[in-house]
Amino acid sequence: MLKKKCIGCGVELQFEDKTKEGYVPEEKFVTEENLLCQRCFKIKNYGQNLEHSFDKEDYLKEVTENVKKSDVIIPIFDIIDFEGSFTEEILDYLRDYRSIVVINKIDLLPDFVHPTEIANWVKRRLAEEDIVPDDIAFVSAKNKYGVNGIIRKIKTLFSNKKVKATVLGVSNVGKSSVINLLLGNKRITTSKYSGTTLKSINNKIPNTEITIIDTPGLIPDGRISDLIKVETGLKLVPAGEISRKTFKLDAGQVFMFDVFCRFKILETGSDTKPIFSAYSSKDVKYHTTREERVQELIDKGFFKILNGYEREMYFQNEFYTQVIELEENEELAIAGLGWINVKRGPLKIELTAPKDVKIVVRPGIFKAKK
Ligand SMILES: Nc1nc2c(ncn2[C@@H]2O[C@H](COP(=O)(O)OP(=O)(O)OP(=O)(O)O)[C@@H](O)[C@H]2O)c(=O)[nH]1
Ligand SMILES: [Mg+2]
Repeated sequence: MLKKKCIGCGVELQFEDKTKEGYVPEEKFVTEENLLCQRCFKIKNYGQNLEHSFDKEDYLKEVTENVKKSDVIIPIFDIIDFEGSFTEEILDYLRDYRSIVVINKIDLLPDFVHPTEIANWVKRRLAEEDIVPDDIAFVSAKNKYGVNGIIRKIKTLFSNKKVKATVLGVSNVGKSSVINLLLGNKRITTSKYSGTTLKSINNKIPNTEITIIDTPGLIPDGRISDLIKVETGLKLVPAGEISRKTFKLDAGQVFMFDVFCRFKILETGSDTKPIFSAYSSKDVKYHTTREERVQELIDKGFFKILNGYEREMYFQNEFYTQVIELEENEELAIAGLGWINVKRGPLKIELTAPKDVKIVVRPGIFKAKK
């Protein structure tokens, strides 16, 4: 039988089962081209989050097959959740293939941050993972900023020859949004929920020899946002410029990153109090308190993102406590939640967080303005 793919999510189309992926009515299937499956239609028109039967392994297989066929890979990272934006597989591809790394969602950074500052930081951070990309592009699919730079960079690498470029990355970093801008239309389905693209989607960028391939988002381990309900997790994704608040605390005080994790300030022997800034979505509440008040604040619903039942479920995760010492200009990133940047160090803390969450100590991503 004739095979057709949905232009929105890449899934193979069928007209036999309304409850399965890829459904379109038979008459459409037979007579029309450039079809959108029923699921994509509902996501696009009603913003629904619809179930499907694809899993982590299916996605990885699809990405790997496409990477193998490509001349260059275009991994996309979310600057606001850099540590939650890669899996070991993505790092391995980056070590093996030519690449143009795209840093997306830069509209969420404060205005004063300069792209060169971020570029140097990303280069350094990738070098720590033994990765040297051919080029890096900074974009905001939301503000339509920087996307033409991606085409220019591909052309520079391959001087107008026929090129197959595969876009990859974890779910929700904005792969499909970036590709739609490169194509100059909105044919690929995008949504605020993870798992929108199901299979690879090939398109030719107009007026070029570049075939750009979208792929399903890989699922990383260790993001706080994946430990809670999907709808609630969306509150941890910043909707506008990332929120920042600065703290100067005494040893013994406890800083709470909402209910998600917390740390106690430890003595360092320095005469001055440490100063740090916390960054996250503005729905995340920061609070400073004493250790004996922590449990009461959690139990009595002082923090609002997780309701009673969800909070109980969250605390079913195994937690652990570790001592971490940060120097001035270093920061502690918590995947899927945010980070704290040390303005005046040293900052020695006893951090309590879910055991499976990825915690990274890294150089400061940018210097905050006074
Ligand atoms: N603030 C901001 N949001 C963005 C940007 N690019 C994409 N988004 C949002 O991020 C969400 C995910 O976008 P998609 O393009 O569907 O992401 P994806 O990587 O293709 O996701 P999957 O197909 O599920 O792997 C949507 O809510 C987009 O509006 C950006 O530059 N800035
Ligand atoms: Mg997508």
